[in-house]
Amino acid sequence: MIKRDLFSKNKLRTYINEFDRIVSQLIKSKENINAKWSTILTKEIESSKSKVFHTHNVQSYSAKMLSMILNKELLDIIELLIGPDIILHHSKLFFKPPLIGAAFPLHQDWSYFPTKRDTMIAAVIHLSKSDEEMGCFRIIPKSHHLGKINDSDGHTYNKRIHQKYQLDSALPIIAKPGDVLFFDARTIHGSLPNNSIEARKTILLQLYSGMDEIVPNNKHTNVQLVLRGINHNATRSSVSNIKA
Ligand SMILES: O=C(O)CCC(=O)C(=O)O
Repeated sequence: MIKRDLFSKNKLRTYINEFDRIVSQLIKSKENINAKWSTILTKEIESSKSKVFHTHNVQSYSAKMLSMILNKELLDIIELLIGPDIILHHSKLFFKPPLIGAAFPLHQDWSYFPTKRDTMIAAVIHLSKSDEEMGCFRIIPKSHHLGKINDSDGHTYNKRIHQKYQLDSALPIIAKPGDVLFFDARTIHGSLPNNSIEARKTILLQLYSGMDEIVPNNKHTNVQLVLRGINHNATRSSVSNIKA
């Protein structure tokens, strides 16, 4: 599902500027910010020089990004999808540079952060235009009905996914700045390289219900930021970085 024009023009301008500022901050840090997957599945379709600049948790960079995540209209839609208790698991920024923007193979997200009640969803906030040439998101409609497919993280060939579906025939999600794409963590999705002369800018929020919880011993970062309602299963140790 895609919601068009979610933010006012002024707010959108603020968030795009803030996105660009964070990208400059990342470059200045001199850390490795290229999160390209480099899997066998996309070797044939992207340049060996391809890149995607990335960081987790944009709300840790600025209050402007936190206010974007707390936008009322955004949370109203998320509430319709997963109920009144909304937990931010993490956010991530993706900057797919012009001409060399990396591809993402078809995969499901659930295996990175499985939950007990399968309420995890993604909300992809577009802060630039995104079309086929720019390596827009591509999804296999209704594929969440296939359930949790084993070994579906996109790092290895999976017969149930890659024999049946191809990235270039998956549904392209053509978006403008301010459009937000929502999909279930079991939806098969990916993206082709950015071959255009423009950068593709997105922020992906991963959200789950406060009635749900991440299965034990999962190592993925989970900020458990309560955006609305209650985190019913939070415990002293689950919200701490220091594990007893
Ligand atoms: O940003 C993209 O093109 C794809 C990212 C993605 O599929 C993911 O992070 O799970």
